[in-house]
Amino acid sequence: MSKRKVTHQQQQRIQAQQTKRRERVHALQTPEQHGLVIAHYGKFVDVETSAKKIIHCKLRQHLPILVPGDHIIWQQADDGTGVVSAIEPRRSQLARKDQHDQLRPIAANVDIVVITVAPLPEMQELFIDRYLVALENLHLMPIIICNKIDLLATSQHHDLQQRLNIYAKLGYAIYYASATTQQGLTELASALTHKTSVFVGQSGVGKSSLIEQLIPGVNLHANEISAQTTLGKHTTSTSRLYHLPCGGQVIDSPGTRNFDLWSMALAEVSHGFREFREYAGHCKFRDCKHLSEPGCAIQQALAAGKINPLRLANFHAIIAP
Ligand SMILES: Nc1nc2c(ncn2[C@@H]2O[C@H](COP(=O)(O)OP(=O)(O)O)[C@@H](O)[C@H]2O)c(=O)[nH]1
Ligand SMILES: [Mg+2]
Ligand SMILES: [Zn+2]
Repeated sequence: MSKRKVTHQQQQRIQAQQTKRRERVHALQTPEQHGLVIAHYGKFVDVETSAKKIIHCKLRQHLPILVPGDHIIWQQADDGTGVVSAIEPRRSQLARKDQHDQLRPIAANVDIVVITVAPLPEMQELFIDRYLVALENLHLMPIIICNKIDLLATSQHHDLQQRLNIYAKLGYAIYYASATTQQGLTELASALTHKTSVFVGQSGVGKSSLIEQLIPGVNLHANEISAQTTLGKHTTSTSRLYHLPCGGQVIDSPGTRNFDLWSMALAEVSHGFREFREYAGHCKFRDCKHLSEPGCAIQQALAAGKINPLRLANFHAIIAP
């Protein structure tokens, strides 16, 4: 009995090896072509060919995780699919920490990261700050978009604007928009033209809805029906790249409850708070955590009103073990 089972497993293994070899041989006989990764599904990727066709591709074993925005080399297989054989170097990437504490790429060759917030689900500055720390260290340009402004009465709009002004004062671009009423979308579209941007933010803030408004005729939510949650809500389950009509690409990403930073040195977290940079070198202690250490330049800047207390509190929340 057990002997037969082993034999069966061996047969399967041999068959799998042969399939792999055939693929390899065949792949070598077809020309290598350039392609752009549109989406990644487990062991497959959707690749856009230079002829603007989408082709479902398997991956050669040695490849790293491929993500939307990756430029790759692929070859045609005989069953209408393709095989990705190589990845071209990334000029930038957005990454986050996965469950195994590893850095996991989300999107490649990105220019702009659109941090999407909304009055509902409620905006949290700590969420924004985590992203900003990551983006400052990855040298990616953040913009912040506050969606669903149609939900706000004038006074609430004012309150939210006050909260986001912290970021405007630091030089970050802030957009106010509504995917429902289309307010603010022209400004957003022009900021994204000819760039590759990735929309990030909590689930439900309206990332997919905004992208749908930027690209007439595309229905992101239709792609998501198979991924409906038990609550019957649509959720984006995998990142996907779309072309903007006026040039440029946007990548929709699944919502994350939180954005987990990879483990970072204190200096890197500090660097992520751009207004700290001019003071950070001036603390008495090199490893100053800017809590209550004597001679702390950041605490002095706080007392002088040059650093916002909420930003410093969020810095402490981020470095807390
Ligand atoms: N009132 C209002 N609702 C919106 C707006 N944008 C999106 N929504 C709604 O918010 C929910 C979540 O939108 P979705 O685009 O799926 O969010 P995502 O998870 O960030 O992609 C949906 O029910 C949308 O109809 C907006 O500007 N105003
Ligand atoms: Mg979505
Ligand atoms: Zn200090």
